Formats: sequence, C-alpha cells, structure tokens
Amino acid sequence: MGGTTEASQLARALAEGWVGAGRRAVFSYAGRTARPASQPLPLRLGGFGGVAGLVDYIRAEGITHVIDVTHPFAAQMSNNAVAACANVGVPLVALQRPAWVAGDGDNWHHVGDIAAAVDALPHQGARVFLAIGKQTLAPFAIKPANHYLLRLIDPPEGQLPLPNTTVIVARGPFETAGDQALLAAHGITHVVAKNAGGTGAAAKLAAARALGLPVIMIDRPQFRERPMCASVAEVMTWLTAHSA
Ligand code: 3Y8
Ligand code: NAP
Repeated sequence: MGGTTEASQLARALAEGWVGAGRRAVFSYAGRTARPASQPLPLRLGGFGGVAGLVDYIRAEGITHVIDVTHPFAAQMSNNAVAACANVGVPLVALQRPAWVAGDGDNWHHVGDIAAAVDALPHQGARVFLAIGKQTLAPFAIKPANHYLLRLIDPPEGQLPLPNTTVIVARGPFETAGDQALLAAHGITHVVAKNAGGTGAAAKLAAARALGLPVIMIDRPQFRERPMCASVAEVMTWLTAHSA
C-alpha cells in the first residue's frame, strides 16, 4: 500500500528482487490524485471499502503478505490494515520513515492537529505557506485575514474555503533551493507542515530555517501496534523470512 517516496523505492526493489524471482506483487493507491505516479508493478486504485473490503480483497487475490508504506498521516488505512491482516491471518509489516526532529536554527512550534495549527497562527496579517494538501484546508477559514500560499498536487476544483490564497500546483519531492525561493518570493511569515518525515516534503523545513521562519509542525496521529521496518532493505529481508 503506497503513496509515499519510500513506497516507490520499495516498488523498484520488489520488481527486481521479488517479481524478478517469479513472485507477484501489486501496488495500491487510494486514487487521491488525478495522475498517480507510474510504478514498476501492477497498480490498483481506490479504497478497498473499509476493513471488510480489504479482507475480501486479500482473500480474493490470494494476498500472502501486506506491506504498509502509506504516509505517516494515513492512519485510517494503516489501522484498517492491522485489523484486516489479523482477521485473515496474513503477515503485515509497515515501512515508516522516522519523524523529523528540529535541528540548530530551527524555530518549530509542535501542535497536535490541524485545529491546533490554526490556533497557533496570528488572526491577521500573516502570510502562511500551507503544504498539507487540499483535504485539510477548511479549518483555516476561521482566520481569513491571513494570506495563504497553497501547494496542491492537482488544481483545486471549485471554490477554495479560504478568501486570500495563492495556489501553486506542484508534485514533490521538492528541493530546498526551490522552496527557499518560493517562500521568499511570497514573503512567507509562517510555514505549516505535517511531520511526514522522509525526504520528499523536507525541503520547506530547510528553506524555513534558512529564512529564519517559524514552522508550525503538526505531530503524527497515533497508530495501532504493528511490526515495523525502517528501510526498504529491511522489508525485503522480512519478506524472505516470512516466505515459504
Ligand atoms: C496519492 C502518489 C513519489 C511519492 C511522493 C512523501 C513525499 C512527495 C511531498 C509539500 C508537501 C503532502 C501531500 C506531499 C508529498 C511525497 C510523495 C508527498 C505533501 C503523492 C501521491 C498521492 C499523494 C496524496 C497527497 C495528499 C496530500 C499529500 C500533498 C502519487 C504525490 C501535503 C503531505 O490533493 C490531494 O488530495 C492530496 C492529498 C494525501 C495530503 C493531504 O492530506 O491532502 N499527499 N501524494 C496517493 C494515493 O492515491 O494513494 O499520486 O503519485 C505522494 C507524495 N506526496 O515517490 O512520487 O513521501 O510524503 N503530498 C505531506 O507530507 O506534507 C506536500 O508541498 O511540501
Ligand atoms: P487515510 O485517511 O489513512 O485513508 C482513508 C481511506 O483512503 C482508507 O480508509 C482507504 O479507503 C483509502 N486509502 C488510503 N490509502 C490507500 C492506499 N494506499 N490504497 C488503497 N486505499 C487507500 O489516507 P490519506 O491520509 O487520505 O492518504 C491517502 C493516500 O495518500 C495514502 O496512500 C497516503 O500514503 C498518500 N499520502 C498521504 C499524505 C497525507 O498527508 N495524508 C501525504 C502523502 C501521501 P477504504 O477504507 O475504502 O479502504
């Protein structure tokens, strides 16, 4: 189950080391974006239909191993996978990159969720870089007197929930120099980020540090207990260890 930089890296390793050895694999996307990245594995798009739908899919497709490489904020998918795999009795492992930690020169304010991120913003006059996707914009509408620079993967359909916005349509992974130029060009005063970890979304943090900007860092949701791997190589070892 993909949707992150690490999922694309694992797909390449599986295509070579697993499918290359005559085994089968399928890459699953939620279907959130108009044109998901292509993968070297067969793709399936869209939700499974909750835990029951995932149980049916695992059984119908004869899935023998589930690898959860979804985003650290995709808690519902991850929790559904724990329940479904326990129900069917197939092994599950998650590959999740470590959370970012503030370094020298960082000016971070940790908050627990989107609502707390909104609370942490001024009531007016701020110029805020929101790189948290389009699904979580509505809560910021209670502070309309700030200007919001939005980075989205697909052009927004219909009216945005915020009056003062500039929209950038771009797909990560992003580079520090590009993000620093973007933040400076728009006179950004605050950056809001999810603690995604990894490399694909980290550029804005380095850019904020270079520009001396505060970052409102949304901490990760809680997950149900599950076996974890910390690298693609570890997942490939786990697969071999759990295969007849
Ligand atoms: C659909 C798969 C790859 C994977 C790239 C990573 C890094 C680049 C940067 C910013 C932050 C954000 C957002 C972001 C990044 C990677 C990785 C990551 C952040 C794709 C992808 C899917 C999604 C869904 C999308 C969300 C949105 C989140 C934009 C594919 C490209 C903000 C998360 O418009 C929408 O509805 C967007 C929805 C979920 C956050 C949200 O909650 O709205 N990602 N992102 C997956 C699916 O269909 O199952 O389409 O190719 C994957 C990536 N996005 O190797 O190319 O590994 O995290 N994606 C965040 O972390 O902050 C942007 O702009 O600085
Ligand atoms: P979520 O809230 O945990 O999941 C909501 C529902 O979306 C799930 O219950 C499932 O539907 C479906 N779903 C999610 N990931 C799926 C996958 N890989 N394959 C099939 N169905 C999936 O997930 P989300 O936060 O919306 O993220 C959606 C996708 O975008 C994930 O693949 C994630 O890796 C990627 N992504 C998310 C973020 C982020 O910030 N949230 C950032 C980068 C990438 P059913 O219940 O019907 O099965």
